[in-house]
Amino acid sequence: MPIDATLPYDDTNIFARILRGEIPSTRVYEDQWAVAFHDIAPQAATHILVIPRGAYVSWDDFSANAPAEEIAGFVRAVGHVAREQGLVADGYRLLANTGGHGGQEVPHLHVHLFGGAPLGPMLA
Ligand code: IU
Repeated sequence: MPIDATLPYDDTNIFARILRGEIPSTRVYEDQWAVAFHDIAPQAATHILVIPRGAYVSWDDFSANAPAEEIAGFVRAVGHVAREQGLVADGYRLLANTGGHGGQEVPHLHVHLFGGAPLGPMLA
C-alpha cells in the first residue's frame, strides 16, 4: 500500500531499521549524510536505493525541512554512488516516489538509482 506522505515520521519503518543496522542490507556506500544499498527486488541491472541518515518521510518532507547542508550532502552522496557504480558513461535514472499517487511504499525518503542497461522511456 502506498503511504500517506503527510504523516509524521515513524521510526519503526524498514529503512529506519536498516539505518540502525537492525535489519541487514547490502550496503554499497555510506557517509555522514546518506546510506546506499541494493534494492531487494531490483527492477534494473543496477538498482540501488540511497537514503538520508536523517528522519524524513519523503522527498516533500526533505526538500521542505532539511537544512541546506544536509540536502547538499545527500545530493552529493547520490551523485557519488552513481559515479562509483560506473553508471555515468552510459547514463542512469533517479526516481523518488512520493506519497500515494507516486506509489511510495516505505515512509523514509529513498532515491532509486537505476542503470547498467538501457532503461526505456520510463519505469512503472
Ligand atoms: P517505493 O519507492 O517506496 O515504492 O520503493 C520501495 C523500494 O524498497 C522497492 O523497490 C522495494 O523493492 C525496496 N525494498 C527493499 O529494498 N528492502 C526492503 O526490505 C523493502 C523494500 I520492505
